[in-house]
Amino acid sequence: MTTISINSPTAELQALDAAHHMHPFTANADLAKKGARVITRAEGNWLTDSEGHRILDAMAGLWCVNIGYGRKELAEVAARQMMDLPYYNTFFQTTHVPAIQLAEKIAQLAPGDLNHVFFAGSGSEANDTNLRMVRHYWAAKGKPEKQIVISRKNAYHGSTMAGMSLGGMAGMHKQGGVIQGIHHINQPNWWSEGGDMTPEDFGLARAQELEQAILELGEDRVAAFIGEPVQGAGGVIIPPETYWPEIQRICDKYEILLIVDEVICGFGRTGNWFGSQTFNLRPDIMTIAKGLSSGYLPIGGSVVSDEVAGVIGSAGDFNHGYTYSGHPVAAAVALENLRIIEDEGIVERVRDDIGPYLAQAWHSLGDHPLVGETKIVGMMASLALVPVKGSRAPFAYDAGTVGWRCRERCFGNDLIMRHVGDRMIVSPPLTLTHEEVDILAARARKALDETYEGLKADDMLKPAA
Ligand code: PXG
Repeated sequence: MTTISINSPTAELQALDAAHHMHPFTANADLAKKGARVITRAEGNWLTDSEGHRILDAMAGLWCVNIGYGRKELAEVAARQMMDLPYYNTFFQTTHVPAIQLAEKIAQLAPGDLNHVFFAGSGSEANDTNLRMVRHYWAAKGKPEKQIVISRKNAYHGSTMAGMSLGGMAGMHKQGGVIQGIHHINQPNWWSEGGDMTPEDFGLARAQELEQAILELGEDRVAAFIGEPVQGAGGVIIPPETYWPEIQRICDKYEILLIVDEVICGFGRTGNWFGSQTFNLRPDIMTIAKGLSSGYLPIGGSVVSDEVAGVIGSAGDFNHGYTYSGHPVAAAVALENLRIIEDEGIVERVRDDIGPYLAQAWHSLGDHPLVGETKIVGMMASLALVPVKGSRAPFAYDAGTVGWRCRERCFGNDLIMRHVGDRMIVSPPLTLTHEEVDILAARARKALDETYEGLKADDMLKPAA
């Protein structure tokens, strides 16, 4: 094995990476030519790369490092737990203290009667659990024909077979086939798809697609609806205010279970512990991961209502589980992460202080000639890039052509801000300081300026015909 360290030359690390490491969601042959950016350290809300750049991480890793990097408490808890009990399973009538404590804590934080947790290793796995659980639930209630789950186009629910099939990403569905019995309705993305409707009318119309789908498929065949409170990977799509109340009404009316995917929105991101509270939802099941451990160790789960857990629990063995369900070290770290969020008032901070401060900074970008709209809830925000200020017309190029240019300018200015199509998105650690918000906004504006100049120089400020 080659001896390397974070002090090895970047080119050597990149060459070795390209030789053996297959990256997710990446054209690896292209990346091999360019070389991956090597991240070596992180502290607070900042990354360091192998070239010595200090980069402001306005994506909190991959929407997960809610409490920021370098929290010693988590490392210490992990070390202690590894010495006490590094692993044991929870399959054969055994349990352990970290899983017991974490499940109790999640039940306490979760809204309504969501009092039961089925642990997984990730958000994808948890959504696999959810698909099996809702189908099994209805079968156990004597309605085995209730099997279909309704989701949305442009939703993201993970990358396993069930996660990907539940999600609505066309590019993923094309690779490897999809699980049957999942039906996709349109997303509540007013900016791109709202036409001449008001956002309120559009939100209502898109929610009512759920009712139409239930009526077409048959109420007796639909098991559940799944949705992210705010679509994250889909571009931080914050639905019109009319959308979620109507979805809740329809789920109640037709006895459809509501699965709220809180993988991104959970644990403070929207200014409450869960997005379900921000949008006044009554889920039957919530998917959790990411911010549950602030990404320090992989852990996810399904938070399940008294009713669903009761039925599943009384129907014999639920033949499902993962080697790492409730992994003691991951559970102990998640518990410590939740303690930090609670003790440091991080959720309240998002709601009352840093969220509003980021909102002000984010909306100030709205005067830029390239920015069509700015949207934010809590600490997740997006802006639409447009060729013509004052119009919602997209660029004359494939979606993402301009967004990619802007993302490159963000990287060039040591800011991690992502693009989804031609929307720019941020989802920073919830521990961001006021000063760091100012830096984020200044670097974003500089990146927008440079993108704009580049587009002008290349004569690309053209709307689609
Ligand atoms: N649900 C939601 C809402 C997510 O955002 C998952 C489930 C799956 O979680 P795991 O832990 O299995 O990855 C996610 C994950 C992106 C991106 O490009 C987003 C996610 C994952 C990878 C990339 O924005 N979200």
